[in-house]
Amino acid sequence: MSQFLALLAQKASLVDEALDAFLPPADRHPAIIHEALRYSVFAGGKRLRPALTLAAAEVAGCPERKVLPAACAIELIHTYSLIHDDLPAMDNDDWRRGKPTSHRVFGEAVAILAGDALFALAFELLTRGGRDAGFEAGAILQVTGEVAAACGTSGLIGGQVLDVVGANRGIDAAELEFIHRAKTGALFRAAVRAGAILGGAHPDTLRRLTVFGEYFGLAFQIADDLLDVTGDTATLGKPAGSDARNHKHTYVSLFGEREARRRAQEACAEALAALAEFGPEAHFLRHAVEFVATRDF
Ligand code: GRG
Repeated sequence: MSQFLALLAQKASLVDEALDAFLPPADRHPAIIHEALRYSVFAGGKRLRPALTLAAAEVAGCPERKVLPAACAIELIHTYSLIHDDLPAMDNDDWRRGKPTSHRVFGEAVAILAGDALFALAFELLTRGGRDAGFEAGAILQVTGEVAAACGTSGLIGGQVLDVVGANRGIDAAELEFIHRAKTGALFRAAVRAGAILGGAHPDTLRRLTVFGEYFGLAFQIADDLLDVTGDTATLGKPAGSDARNHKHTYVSLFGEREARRRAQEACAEALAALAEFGPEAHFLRHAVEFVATRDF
């Protein structure tokens, strides 16, 4: 675990440096929006999704630095989704990444616009950033389309809408799995595939990494459900117990803690199995699975 955290910190520092270069300076006019973007982006996320983009590119034999614009785009989309998820109209949370949420600091209108601005910048990075990094137009087009689809109604938005409207009605296991795969899994899958596609992965490598990304994303969200019940607010950086307060359906509320843990482990085992054919180039990804199975933040 500590070895993984050290490797993650290396990748996170590359990502942070690139994000700092890509984001407009905080004092650029109109400063309020640029302050809000930087406030949420640098509030202290784990940078797991962009790290997976870098790691997938390395598995494909591509230097990790080359895919930094795509990795940063994924992190901006993730940050956008957190800002909007915390809004009063959604989960109405006051804390995120250990700091007051964007709408608490800047007001609801600026928080909404900050999310929108991160989304726009993400697509600028995928397209113009991909071109500047020297990628072929075909690969850029494929990745941009896939990331857009991962955000849409079969991805984050689809999962989120069911999560929000489903809170006050019963759902079954299949629908809950759909929500988790869409709300959280889709961006992990896209993060891994973006690195692999831009990195020029062989079709077999891409297929295996895709399966890895899907199970990893599912395991990550089940672990998130468990942490909402077993974690503590200070370590999580967001309020524990928020799911129960918002009447959210989770693996814990539907199956109980023990079965949720078993299902998370099952998804982790599938993610590891997808990496079986790879050698040391997939070490980071293997350690990432171990992290998800044992994480407390
Ligand atoms: C179109 C991008 C987009 C979003 C609109 C609001 C929304 C739809 C979706 C929200 C989806 C959501 C909040 C999913 C939860 C994902 C999750 C487990 C977040 C926590 O991830 P960590 O632990 O967070 O990686 P850090 O802070 O470490 O980055």
